[in-house]
Amino acid sequence: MSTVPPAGPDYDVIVVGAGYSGLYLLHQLRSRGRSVRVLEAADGVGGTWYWNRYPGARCDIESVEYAFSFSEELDKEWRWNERYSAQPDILAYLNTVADKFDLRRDIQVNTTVSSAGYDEAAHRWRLVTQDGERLSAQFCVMATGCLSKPKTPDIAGLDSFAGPTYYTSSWPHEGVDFTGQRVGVIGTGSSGVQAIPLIAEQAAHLHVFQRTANYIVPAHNHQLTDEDQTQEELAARRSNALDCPLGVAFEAGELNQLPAMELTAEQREAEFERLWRRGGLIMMLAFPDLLLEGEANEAAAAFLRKKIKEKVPDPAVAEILIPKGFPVGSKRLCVDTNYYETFNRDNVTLVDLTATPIDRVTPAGVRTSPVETELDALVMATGFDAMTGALAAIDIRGRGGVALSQAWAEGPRTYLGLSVAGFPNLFTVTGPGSPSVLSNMRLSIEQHVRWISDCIEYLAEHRIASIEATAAAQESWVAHAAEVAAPTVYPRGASWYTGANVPGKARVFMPYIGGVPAYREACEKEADEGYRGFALTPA
Ligand code: NA7
Repeated sequence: MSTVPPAGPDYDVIVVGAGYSGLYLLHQLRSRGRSVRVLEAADGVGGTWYWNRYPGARCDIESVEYAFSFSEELDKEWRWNERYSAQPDILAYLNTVADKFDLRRDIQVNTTVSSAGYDEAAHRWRLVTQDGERLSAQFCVMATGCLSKPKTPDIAGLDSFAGPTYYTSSWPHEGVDFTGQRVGVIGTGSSGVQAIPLIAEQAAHLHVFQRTANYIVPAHNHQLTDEDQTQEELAARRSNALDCPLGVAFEAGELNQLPAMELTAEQREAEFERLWRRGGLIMMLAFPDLLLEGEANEAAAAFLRKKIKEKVPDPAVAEILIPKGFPVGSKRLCVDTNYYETFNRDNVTLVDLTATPIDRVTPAGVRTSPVETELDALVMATGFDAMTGALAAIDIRGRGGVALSQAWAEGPRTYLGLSVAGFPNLFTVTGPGSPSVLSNMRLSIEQHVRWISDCIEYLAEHRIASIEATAAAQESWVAHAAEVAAPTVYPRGASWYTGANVPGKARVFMPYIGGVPAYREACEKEADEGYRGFALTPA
């Protein structure tokens, strides 16, 4: 029996997802004359920024660096309000992009793709939606996002709770009023850290159920002026970001280049303090050896512990908030506004799940051994099946009907995070094996979109019917990615970077840590040399 569903309307390219990636792909491919259909599960554009509407949802990359770089006209028309944009502003920006470039006419919303199979004879992808609609295209681009498939929390009795349960990853559009309520929040990653201070301001009492304390740096968010976002400023930042491993802008000389232990303890402290005051994820670049296991990382941990104790006077509460058992950075650093201060409030209780684990959720609330906390509402900030979850949710089948889930049973394997051996004409935007979540996503998305559209153009010009990563190129990239990750702290943490947050998921460090500049060079080399890591089949 064939695993390839029959054809329907046919396009050059089908893009799955209408977030940052899908919108830019559509604009780019269409302007190069391709017929494109974007399929989006939500009833609007925005991807991550469509779904994550919880109070405090905010980007941890600065707004001016999160803006698309492809249109000066767009730059001039749009003004960012804050250094780190809140979700409504980013969603409004993406809607503006969709309107300005007339993208909506090729975006089909309320459309969830259930399967995608490669028809080898026709060199085409055949897709079927949950509603049974069939579509096909020569190329299929998965713009499905890295943090878009919520993980199902493994907590007994969750469905039995009598009050409402809200997930940060699919927050009600009309918002939630917690006034006068006893609220429980489970989860203290980036989403919980952002939501907790705002929920605490509203709720009668907030109970925070913390399993793992994270390392947190302050955002020092502030309003932006027009001078902060002139064309010159945007251009300078975009150019600086290209040289930074994380794809974020810093000025020449702004970052210390010396290993931590070559400085005195006082100098190290001053350096940490300087970046703490600056705010944001740049703390991870305080020392070139900070993300390697050892003294530099331990010095950063000691600095961050000291900050917690300064902010939280109750030593017992501060102790619970201090991260333990994993190096700084191995779990994604959270960026906060008033998080620690929230635990100084009378209406907030921190529950240490390492001491009293959740036994089960009951109709009345959450039972941790040995007490039951009665609640009116429950908030789950429990994270995502990151990087591969959204792909695994689609039955993707390549040559010979082989399922992607089967090819990736022991963890994702890609060439450059863009392509998978055995899956011709399929591209993944910011897929595993690319810098993706370890970089400014906007920058990495743009780089992938340009690479993919250049590639599709090349194939058309050279009358190539299909392109597929060779097994050899893929194996060598996977080995290289593992080699550069090995000396770093990243594979050590039980993080979503490694799949450790999802029971049963293969444990593999998924993003590429070699840095944005080196990665871009590898992609450019591949294209410049005529896609030597790929097998090309003439039409
Ligand atoms: P994260 O960072 O994966 O955080 C999820 C949190 O939920 C984390 O504190 C987890 O604790 C906790 N969690 C998950 N399952 C449970 C159960 N069963 N019991 C108790 N606690 C649980 O997701 P976020 O949405 O906050 O952030 C994801 C990314 O989005 C973020 O890094 C930014 O890049 C944007 P654990 O650590 O597993 O002990």
